[in-house]
Amino acid sequence: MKEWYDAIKEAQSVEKLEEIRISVFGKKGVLAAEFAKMKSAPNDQKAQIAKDLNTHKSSLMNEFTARKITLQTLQLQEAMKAESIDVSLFTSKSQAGALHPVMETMDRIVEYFTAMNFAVKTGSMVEDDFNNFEALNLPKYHPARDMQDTFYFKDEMLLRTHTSPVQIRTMMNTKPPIRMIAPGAVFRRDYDLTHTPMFHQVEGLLVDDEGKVSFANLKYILEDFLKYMFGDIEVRFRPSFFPFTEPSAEVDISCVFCKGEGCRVCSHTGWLEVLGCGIVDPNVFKAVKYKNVSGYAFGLGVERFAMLIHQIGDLRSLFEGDIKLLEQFQ
Ligand code: 2U9
Repeated sequence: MKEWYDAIKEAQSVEKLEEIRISVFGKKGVLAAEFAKMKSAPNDQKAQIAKDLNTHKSSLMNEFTARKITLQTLQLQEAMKAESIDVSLFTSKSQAGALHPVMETMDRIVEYFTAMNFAVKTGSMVEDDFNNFEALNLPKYHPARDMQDTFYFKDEMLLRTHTSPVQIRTMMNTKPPIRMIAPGAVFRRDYDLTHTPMFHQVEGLLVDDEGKVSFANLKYILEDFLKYMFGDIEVRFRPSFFPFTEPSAEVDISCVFCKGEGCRVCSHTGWLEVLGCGIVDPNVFKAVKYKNVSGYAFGLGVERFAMLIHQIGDLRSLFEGDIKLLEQFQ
């Protein structure tokens, strides 16, 4: 029997061990032969022979199982070694995605106003005449409608020219006070170095009791916002006109390129126009049936902010999907 113990211990592969298993434990194996021989042994020795053979059988089986586990483990280790991947090996550069600079800028704007407790509201890009014009103190044939060239569908439906319909719809279905911003895409028939037919706006609206909202409130938040967006800059308010606000103002920051010295970007004025704002015109509140309230509103073009923050010269380059431009904003 010793030779079979040795054979099991020395088997070098799972296949060889299997051959040995058949030779030892198989129907025609050595154990079967030994048990067969036992039949011709003297009767008084049979019991002892059977006991010895069974002891060997279970010892051999233990040896076999132990060797099988060892060989299988070795085989697995070798396979894993052969299939292992060197994760430190050089590969071609991965193409990580990133936010488009316009969306990144929009997120930053939204982040400021949500921190200031403004709710974010959105609406449909397809609008009607009332919500886009009429309710904003822009009656039909009002010359101010010429300020915005509109894409029209039939039945007086149109692509919104600003996000203001979102504020109108919010006021129509919510009681004051209101503290909201409306970020989103808007559409105008315009295409040149500084205009694209689709661009993004963020507009803000705050409404509270009559006498509660002042131009000083508006001035404070917009100055704080512009410093958050552009860092250490000067801010100035110039009187202006919008049909939906009275009084109205345009807001300039000191030029981010020349620090107010005067350069080509700021047309040698030292200032860049970035916002429009004002106290909400009473006619707007009348249209949405709000009484005894006061409010301020403001509006900005997100692309213009993105261009000033990232020093991009041509607005159209933001919409060409050129990977060489986009790669710079990873
Ligand atoms: C309601 C009432 C008032 C929103 C305002 C501006 C001034 C403004 C321009 C900035 C650059 C548009 O993207 S742009 O061309 N916007 O100057 N927007 S006040 O006033 C509102 C809006 C909604 C109900």
